Amino acid sequence: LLQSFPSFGLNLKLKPLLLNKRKVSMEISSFSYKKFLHFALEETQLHTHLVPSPLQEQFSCVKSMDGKSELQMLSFQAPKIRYYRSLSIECGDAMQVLDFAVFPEPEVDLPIFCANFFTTASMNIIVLLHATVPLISKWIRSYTCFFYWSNTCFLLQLLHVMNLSASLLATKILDLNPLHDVIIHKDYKEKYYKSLIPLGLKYAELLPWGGKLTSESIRFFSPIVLWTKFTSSQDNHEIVFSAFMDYYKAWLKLMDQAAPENNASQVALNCEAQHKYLTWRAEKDPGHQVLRRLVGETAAKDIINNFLFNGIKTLGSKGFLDYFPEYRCEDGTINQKRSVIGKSFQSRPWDTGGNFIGNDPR
Ligand code: BLA
Repeated sequence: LLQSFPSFGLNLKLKPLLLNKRKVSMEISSFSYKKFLHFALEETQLHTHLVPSPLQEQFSCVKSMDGKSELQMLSFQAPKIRYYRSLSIECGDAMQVLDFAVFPEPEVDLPIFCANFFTTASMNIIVLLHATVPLISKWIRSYTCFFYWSNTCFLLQLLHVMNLSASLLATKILDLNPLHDVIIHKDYKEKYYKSLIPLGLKYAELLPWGGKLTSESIRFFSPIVLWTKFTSSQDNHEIVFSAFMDYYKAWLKLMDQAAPENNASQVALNCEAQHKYLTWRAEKDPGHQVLRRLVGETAAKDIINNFLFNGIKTLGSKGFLDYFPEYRCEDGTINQKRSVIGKSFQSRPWDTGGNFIGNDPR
């Protein structure tokens, strides 16, 4: 668009726009989740000895069907860590995704470390820009009078302002997902979360609750879960990074302290709990639609079942409907809705003491 401007001596008006544009694109391009993954790898290596998982060769890098995005996958294992894996997706300025999880060995009942970050350019704005820019450039080519010129500048500024305020929508989940339900198993809550409540409170204030979510998801979250949804900025990106570092350090500390279990029935319970979690996410994770769009149905299924939620075929044999019978349709198939109850929890359902104060969705 800017190249199509002849020199009208109006550079003064354009300059701030250009400078601001550059600032915007710098802000956007710095929204990379790579530093999160570097931090996690380096920090883990201070605590344990990671070795590449056997899946690393099969799942490493995939290009999206349109060639615009790259999906990077990393996977490791270590003592006490059954499976450490990350999926990051970079699609230029349009979308950034990080799905990072660390699953413990079933011999330890450690929580599952979970960071799911999704940042995207708002569709509305993309549509608006695509529709408006050709129109504006046509005006500029056809009319050189000042009236249209200032109108154009006004429109560009307007778009620019809208772009700044609405272009990056981010949803973030950061948690030490409990292996066992903390609403029922108070002892499990005490064991892992009591000492972490101040950490949770600190970041819950900085990253306000993101509003209603799939009601069924709440049982997989802990009292220190961070669920936030915002128009991204450099500032809150830094807060999320700081929360990520603190939460991951806290998880590693718990891992250091965890003693492997000898009791076979407790190990079996841990195994089933992890399998239930994997089964839930492999069926209902909100990212699946995006993955299907990027790499197609078959490749998405492969990534979900064999990479992201690896263990679903080995840790147990129950199916989704065995764990979540409320999703059964009359014809015996799984209800495709993410939630059968609907969304709820407009505000944070834990009080400052870490007590659950929402309606129990069961
Ligand atoms: C949104 N992701 C969400 C939401 C949650 C989660 C709770 C809010 C929407 C909702 O469910 O109500 C994440 N849900 C979880 C997690 C658990 C759970 C971690 O139950 C664990 C038990 N997210 C990804 C990846 C992509 C992604 C890889 O991890 C994309 C490739 C996208 N997450 C994504 C999108 C949304 C989202 C697009 C918003 C979509 C929506 O609200 O429907």
